[in-house]
Amino acid sequence: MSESSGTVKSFCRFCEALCGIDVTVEGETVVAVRGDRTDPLSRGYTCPKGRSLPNWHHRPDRLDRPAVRHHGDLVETSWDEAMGDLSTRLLDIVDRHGRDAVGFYIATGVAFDANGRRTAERLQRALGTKSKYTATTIDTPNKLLVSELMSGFPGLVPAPDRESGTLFGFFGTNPVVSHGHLNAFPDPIVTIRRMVEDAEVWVADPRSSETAKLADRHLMIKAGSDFALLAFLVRDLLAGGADADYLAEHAHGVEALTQAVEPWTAAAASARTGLGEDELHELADRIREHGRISFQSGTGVSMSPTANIAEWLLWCLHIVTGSFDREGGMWFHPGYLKRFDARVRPTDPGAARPGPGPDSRPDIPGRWGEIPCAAMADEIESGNLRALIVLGGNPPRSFPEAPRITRALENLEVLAVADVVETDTTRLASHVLPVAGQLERSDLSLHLDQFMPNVSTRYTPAVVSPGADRRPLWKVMCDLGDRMGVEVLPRDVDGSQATDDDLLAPLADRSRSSFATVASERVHVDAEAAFGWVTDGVLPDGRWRLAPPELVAQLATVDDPAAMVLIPRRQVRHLNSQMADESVETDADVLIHPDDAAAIGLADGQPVRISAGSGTVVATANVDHVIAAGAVSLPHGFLEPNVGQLTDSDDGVDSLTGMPIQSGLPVTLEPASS
Ligand SMILES: Nc1nc2c(c(=O)[nH]1)N[C@H]1C(S)=C(S)[C@@H](COP(=O)(O)OP(=O)(O)OC[C@H]3O[C@@H](n4cnc5c(=O)[nH]c(N)nc54)[C@H](O)[C@@H]3O)O[C@H]1N2
Ligand SMILES: Nc1nc2c(c(=O)[nH]1)N[C@H]1C(S)=C(S)[C@@H](COP(=O)(O)OP(=O)(O)OC[C@H]3O[C@@H](n4cnc5c(=O)[nH]c(N)nc54)[C@H](O)[C@@H]3O)O[C@H]1N2
Ligand code: SF4
Ligand SMILES: [Mo]
Repeated sequence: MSESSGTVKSFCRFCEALCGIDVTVEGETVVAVRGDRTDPLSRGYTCPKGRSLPNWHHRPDRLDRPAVRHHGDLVETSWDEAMGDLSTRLLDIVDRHGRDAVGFYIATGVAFDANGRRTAERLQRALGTKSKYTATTIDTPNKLLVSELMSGFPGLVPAPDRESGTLFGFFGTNPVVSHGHLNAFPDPIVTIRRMVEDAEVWVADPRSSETAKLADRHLMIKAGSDFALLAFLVRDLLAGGADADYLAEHAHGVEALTQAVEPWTAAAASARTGLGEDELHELADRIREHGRISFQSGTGVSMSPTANIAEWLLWCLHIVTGSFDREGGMWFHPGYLKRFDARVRPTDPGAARPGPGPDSRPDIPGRWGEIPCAAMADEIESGNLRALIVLGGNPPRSFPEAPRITRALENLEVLAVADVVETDTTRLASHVLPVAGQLERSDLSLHLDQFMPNVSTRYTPAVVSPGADRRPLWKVMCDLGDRMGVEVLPRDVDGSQATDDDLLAPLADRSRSSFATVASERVHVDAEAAFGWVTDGVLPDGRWRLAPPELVAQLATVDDPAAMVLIPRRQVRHLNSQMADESVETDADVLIHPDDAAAIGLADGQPVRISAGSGTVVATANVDHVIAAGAVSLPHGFLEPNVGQLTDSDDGVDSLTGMPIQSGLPVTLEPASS
């Protein structure tokens, strides 16, 4: 921690890229942030969000003091009073309605707070409530599902072999702007240019995205149809060019998979994807020539109604070409601190079953110890959920059916919100808990290591002390646990005396090196990739399950495409709901193909009304050929227009994961003036 002026090496914790930064401070004032040129991963790169950290840190709407709602108004108070009141009310709710009536939403903001997230999960488990929600179920549950059904372990994260891969593919991900979806891309433009120079890069996207513009080839695919392209590729490779030796040794279910993809001829895939049969055959030929592939997917796919089958067929394509867990293809990230390679044991994928789900929504399963976010409004409305602790999340701008979830949150007996700034959610809270922001705590990249481009971890000291009356989240979680009579910290740690580092050190000491090494080096790289541990140590009898019946059934019954759908996109200067209101991109315009605009008599720059089952929004039309006909693209995270007014938590929620449709959502358009 710095007492005077100087520069502190840290890492940015806004997004998964975790860029290394040099932070200039004068006393407790954060003056400037620059990319750290000595950083082995980000090499001096930062984006505008990272460089805005000084302003962000000193924002006028930072939360400074705890507050409790009295007679309708939030009133600032002491920590002791706020925590006393909160714990008394939570204990009373548990008494009257049972443990599950108290829920947690452990969201994106705390994924970047190692101690905060860890203690929150320990508190949730210690309280014994099943009402745990995380942002995973509005982001990527398809990836966990496919991993579990095909390998037995839900946590496999395939990572492209950037060293020796020769054919890279991006399906529904735009790392140039997002910096990656579960595969971090610090310095994305340089990284992708290098891939294009040394190898070959294909992008499938219904929009000519910033990544597509850099790629060798762009497939302007119809939204929600990636599964059809992939089914064709799997079918074509199985017919000739598959790695037969690999399949014989490492796969179950080749025959069932062959049958499942049988209908997806070039003609059928072409009709569904809008791509030419020549384009489909060309990609299949390129795959045969390269032999192995490194293809990854993102939210364009994972939020779509065909998310599960697209991800499954993407995995099948890697397995059919012998590309998984082998050089030149994809490796699986073993995690630096979590060490999946040392901990995970083979489990029969056939035994993968949903866990306890939401009582109010028997149609939505619980999995991996959590309840899908899409069920939260029902759980509150039915009285099952009466208190909610929100940690680093903003449901009114991130959940489906924004107006309904907002009303539901208002009706809770207790809504305790730990955040760093005022948000739509803190404004509804009964208890506001101002916690230390990213520059005010020391940290390890505990929950993010497995998304890094190599096997590495990062440590940062606190750059400045927690300002005003803010506390690290972990202290708040421990205090709440103490007051509710449950242990949050391991027995040998004294929470009243411990520092951030005291909690972090054992995590690093149990990992691939030691806390001393990680803390002194700041970025510790253990290896560039890790091959073989999944085949040898995770897959039961060393074999993938190629044809999980649940997924085969979803492919066989896939719905016809809608005429017009809404798709998401990320923008450079804001991050989900963060920095949205003050972003220069508050334009949040809607991209529409000229033919679609002409069909409804809409001109560029005019307001357009977008309607879906659950509501409407009005946005400004940006009529442009960058988007394929049949889709409109609108970013989320804004108050106006809030895409959450269109998404639905009842209809169209995936029956296997509870994921609401946020990409490929059927909509209708009309000029707003009409
Ligand atoms: N600047 C910035 N960075 C962010 C975020 C942010 O809000 N702003 N959010 C962070 C978070 S939480 C996440 S999860 C990641 C997400 O990271 P990504 O998944 O990379 O998200 P996007 O950048 O929106 O890229 C999705 C792409 O999919 C395309 N697409 C839409 N529908 C389809 C489809 O059906 N098929 C195909 N093939 N493509 C489709 C869209 O046009 C878009 O180009 O980004 C993270 N990084
Ligand atoms: N329609 C539609 N909906 C979507 C998406 C979409 O593309 N379209 N994207 C989905 C995706 S991928 C995601 S990940 C979710 C995101 O959903 P959420 O996680 O609910 O929303 P965020 O806007 O990321 O909220 C992050 C919060 O964390 C706070 N925060 C920042 N730093 C800290 C910190 O150090 N500690 C604490 N305690 N809080 C902090 C921020 O101020 C902010 O309020 O939204 C999903 N919803
Ligand atoms: S890409 Fe931007 S927001 Fe993400 S870690 Fe780097 S500087 Fe931070
Ligand atoms: Mo996300």
